[in-house]
Amino acid sequence: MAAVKNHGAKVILYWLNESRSHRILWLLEELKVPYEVKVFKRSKQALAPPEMKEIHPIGKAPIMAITREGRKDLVMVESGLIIEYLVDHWGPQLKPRRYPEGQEGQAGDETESYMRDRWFMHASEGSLMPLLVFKILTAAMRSKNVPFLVRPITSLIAGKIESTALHPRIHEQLEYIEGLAKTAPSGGPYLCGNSLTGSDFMMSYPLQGAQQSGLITKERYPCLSGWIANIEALPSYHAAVEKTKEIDGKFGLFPEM
Ligand SMILES: N[C@@H](CCC(=O)N[C@@H](CS)C(=O)NCC(=O)O)C(=O)O
Repeated sequence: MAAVKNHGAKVILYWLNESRSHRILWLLEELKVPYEVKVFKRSKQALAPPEMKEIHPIGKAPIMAITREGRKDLVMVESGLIIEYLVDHWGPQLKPRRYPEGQEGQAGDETESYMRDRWFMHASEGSLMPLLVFKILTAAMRSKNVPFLVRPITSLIAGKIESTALHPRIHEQLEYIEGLAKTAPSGGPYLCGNSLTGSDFMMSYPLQGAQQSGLITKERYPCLSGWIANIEALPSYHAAVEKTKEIDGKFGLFPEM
């Protein structure tokens, strides 16, 4: 494998308040990678401003760029890609070992930590977040922004969608993830074992969101609640919270609807 080189490379994080940008900021703090933040603000409807599309056509946060003198910026979107890129270049210690010694390259011999990390890295945005975005929409159907007279009806519909379709599907996922947290290799305390991996960063946003919306409680999900408390106690997490307050004037992961 070619040696990783970071000479002269600078990281720019294009930041949107109360967004998935936070998990990238936390990772940058954990890896102690110097970075610059360029700040964008959500609109009243909580959307990303159109100027973000000038950075990348997708125009959603997070966006990260790698700049080097004399080179065209390398601009990327998707939290999973950004986390993998940062881990590849600056955080090899966050990659679980792929094979047990002597079994390198053999299909089926991958370590449990490695396979869990791969799953979490995909499931965060692929399975859990789509359901939680739906949950944001049902919450919005109850919000003060809905005209007073129709709110009882939209609230009733939201409640029905949640109880019959949405919450059972979310809990199906959370129960599986609780089981994984309970049986983490080497007894945890992180999702893939006794040290942090990209998965902890990737899963922080949906799991903290599920906790904030009352879906994760200590009683129902003791291991996930414990994991959230553990990551929130890390010095790098504290540093990211302080940095967020500096950028946004307050700390928040999710916009109010
Ligand atoms: N799967 C993408 C999701 C990106 C995304 O939807 N970001 C939200 C912020 S958390 C956003 O930019 N929302 C504003 C909008 O949709 O206009 C990722 O993980 O990066």
